[in-house]
Order: sequence, then C-alpha cells, then structure tokens
Amino acid sequence: MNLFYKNILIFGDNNYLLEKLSNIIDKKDLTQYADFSYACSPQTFFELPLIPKFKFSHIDVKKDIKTLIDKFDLIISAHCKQIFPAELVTKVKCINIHPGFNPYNRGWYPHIFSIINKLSTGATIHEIDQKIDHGSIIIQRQVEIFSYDTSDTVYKRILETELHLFSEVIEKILCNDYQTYIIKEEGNINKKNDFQKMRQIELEKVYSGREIIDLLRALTHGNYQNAYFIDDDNNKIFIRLTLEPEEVVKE
Ligand code: 0FX
Repeated sequence: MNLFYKNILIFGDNNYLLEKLSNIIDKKDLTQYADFSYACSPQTFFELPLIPKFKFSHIDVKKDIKTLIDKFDLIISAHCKQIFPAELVTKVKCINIHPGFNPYNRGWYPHIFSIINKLSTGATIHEIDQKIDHGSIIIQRQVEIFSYDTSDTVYKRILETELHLFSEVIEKILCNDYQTYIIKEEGNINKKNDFQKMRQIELEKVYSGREIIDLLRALTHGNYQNAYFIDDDNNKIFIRLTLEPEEVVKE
C-alpha cells in the first residue's frame, strides 16, 4: 500500500478508544507502511500495562507545537481534550474522531445534551479547522437514543460507531484518497461549564415528568456523581437513575 502520510500521531485522552484504535491499526497491518505514535494530554493518566505497548508520550499542544509540526504529517485526535492552535491545523493535516453528530451539540459531551434537547447524536470523523468540532466531514453516522437510555448506554453505542467509522475510512485517509462534504448549518455548541451548570437539580423548580427523567438519565453515567441537590442541612446529595424496560414474555 502506498500511503500519502508516513508519520502519524493518534492523540487522545480516552484510554478505551486509544487502545481500540491501535488494535484496528495493528489488525490491518498498517504499521508496515507508516510510523504510528500515540500520545495523550499531560493531565491524563493511562494505567499500565497499556503504556509500554505504545511509543507513548504526553503532549501539550501549545508547548510542543514545533515538535508536532516537524515530526508528524497527520494527527488524528481521538477525544483529545486540548484545542488545536490555528498554526497546527493549518500546517499539519489534523483529523478529529468526535463522539457527536456534527453540527448538532458540538463540543462537550454531545450525547448528554442530545438526550435533553433531542438534537441528533452519533459519531463524526472530520478534518479539523479553527472552530471546535467544525471542519469538513469525512464520514458520520447517527446513533439512536431510546426512552430507556442513560448517558452511558448511548455513549457505549457511540464509541462502537466511532470505531466502525474509523475502520471504514482509515486506509482512505492514510492514502489521502477521500471525499469530504461541508454542512452549511453551524449547529450549536456546548461548553464544559454548560454541563457543570445542569448538574444541580433545583428543589423548588417545577419540571415536567419528561424533563426531569431526561435530565437525570442524561446525567446518569456509571459511577460519576453528576446530578445532585442540596438538602435542608446543606448537604450535597447525588442522584442516579435506573431505567428498566418491562420484559414482554411471549405466550
Ligand atoms: O472522551 P470523552 O467522552 O470526550 C469529551 C467530550 O465529550 C468530547 O466532545 C470532546 N471532544 C472530548 C475531548 O472530551 O470524555 P471522558 O472520557 O471524560 O468521559 C466519557 C463519558 O463519561 C462522557 O461522555 C460523559 C461521562 N462523564 C465523564 C466525566 C468526567 C460523566 O458523566 N461525568 C464526568 O464527570
């Protein structure tokens, strides 16, 4: 295979995703055609034994920008928590694997906002430009949200979709032989702080049944202490929701 890109960095802060992406690259035997490196942000801690498998390093995009530009001709962001500076995205081809269906709920935790505002969710692989989760789209796929989903059940489906999409297009990306399309709509964007603000349930506020169930299921994700209320003694009480569809027994 004659690859266009030879020095590739897979750069992300999601342990599971990085490991699965490296498995896809290994399984497709792509390492014989190009040099793949893996990195995460300085504040991210990846547990052993994952690290020795990788040519692994911690990278600060602002401090290490010169090295990134000199060393790599393709950077693939896999949930990297740092924003790529304009200089980097103009000098090196940068591609993002994003856990959302652009242009809806771009930014932080797209599916959590989609459970609440009903905008589409899914996975998108796109070229990175100077706006967040914004550049030309290479491939994207919608993921359904069911009435009994919580954040973590939707998120698992999105991760699997991201991996399927990556597996479908990685060779085309490496050969620089792919089409892109631009969506004219700018969509909407959520920041980390929007997520922080939605975590407190106001005890005196009036919610419809649908609103409170959607809010609590959007904030239910494994052991994360997301939703809470403040009780009369000023204690913070965390809330998680269990949703269980009735099992229909066939006669
Ligand atoms: O890897 P990721 O899911 O990705 C996040 C953003 O959603 C994404 O839009 C951005 N491009 C990327 C850089 O960062 O984040 P995570 O691994 O921190 O969390 C995984 C899921 O866990 C998240 O989707 C929701 C849930 N979660 C996470 C934290 C830290 C919570 O519900 N509460 C939390 O406090």
